[in-house]
Amino acid sequence: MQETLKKLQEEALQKIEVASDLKELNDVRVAYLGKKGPITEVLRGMGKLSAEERPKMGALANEVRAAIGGSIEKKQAQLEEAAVAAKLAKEKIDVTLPGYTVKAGNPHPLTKIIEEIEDLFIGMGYEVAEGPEVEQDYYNFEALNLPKGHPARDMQDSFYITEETLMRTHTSPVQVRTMLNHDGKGPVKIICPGKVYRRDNDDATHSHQFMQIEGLVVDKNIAMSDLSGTLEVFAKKMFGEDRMIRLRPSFFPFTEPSVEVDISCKICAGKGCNVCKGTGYIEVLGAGMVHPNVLKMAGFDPEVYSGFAFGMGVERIAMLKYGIDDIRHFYSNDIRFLKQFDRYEGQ
Ligand code: 2NM
Repeated sequence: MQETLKKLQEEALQKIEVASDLKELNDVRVAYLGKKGPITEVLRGMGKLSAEERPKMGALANEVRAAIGGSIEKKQAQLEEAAVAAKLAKEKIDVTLPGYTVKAGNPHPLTKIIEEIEDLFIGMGYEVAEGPEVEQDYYNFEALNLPKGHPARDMQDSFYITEETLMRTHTSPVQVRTMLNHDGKGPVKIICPGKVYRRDNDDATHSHQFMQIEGLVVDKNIAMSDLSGTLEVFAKKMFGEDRMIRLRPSFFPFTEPSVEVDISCKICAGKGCNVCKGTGYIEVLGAGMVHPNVLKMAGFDPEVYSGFAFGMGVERIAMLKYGIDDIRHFYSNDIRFLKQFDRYEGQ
């Protein structure tokens, strides 16, 4: 019996030694120390032993049990440690590897132009003013010296919602609202960027919805020279220090006198080419001295106050600055177009 026990111990220790994972080790435990295992079997046979031998065998059986148990525990700790080490090695992260680039979007070219123009005028002391896109007929037309029946406010040209409300056709109503908030006192010095709407058929140069920026200065002693000086600074900062401007007489109901403002052509430097159609100049905006009727309706005394105003289409500015040939590019959301304005991928 003694020998059987010793043999069992040897056998078990060897199996423990070669066990390569926790499952195999557990199989050895069940096989040798379990209720149906050989040691239990041996102990069951102790009844046949003499009273003298029984305690000795009992002690030996317990020793063998303890030896196997102890060895299993030791091996289990080893295997667990090895398993953790293997998992760590497998899941090792190289923190020095470069990360994945998360592609962020970039500002729309029109947003870039608007912000550039805003910064330029803020630098000259202007504030940015905004207002509703759904506007009352009064602010959009009436208060701008365009009474009902005026040929320039043809119903066919605007998106009317009711008789008295429409999608604004320019950002001038924002300027009217701002002037009214000044209680007849200057100075007013604002630019108004935003979406405007006109009932047009879309083509390369027309869009039924586009962006406008208008400027307005109202104070005592504002003269035409203030307007031309301001627009000259604008032209040079926006298109290059060597640009010149040219004013041509024009007509707008809300200004008197009114002018069209041209900027000397960058391509031919005023000599004449096909971009400027041989004239040396490109038309970029409209402007003028605010009409006395407009000042009066906005609460200013035209005998005391005067002002200048100007308006431009942002798409046109962007098309000239970046050499874009079709206004629809701004609204088609073609990623190949938009990417060219990414500060990381394009200009
Ligand atoms: C233009 C051209 C000329 C203009 C006038 C006003 C206001 F509200 F002060 F009367 N805002 N904008 C104006 C003048 C706009 O756009 C081509």
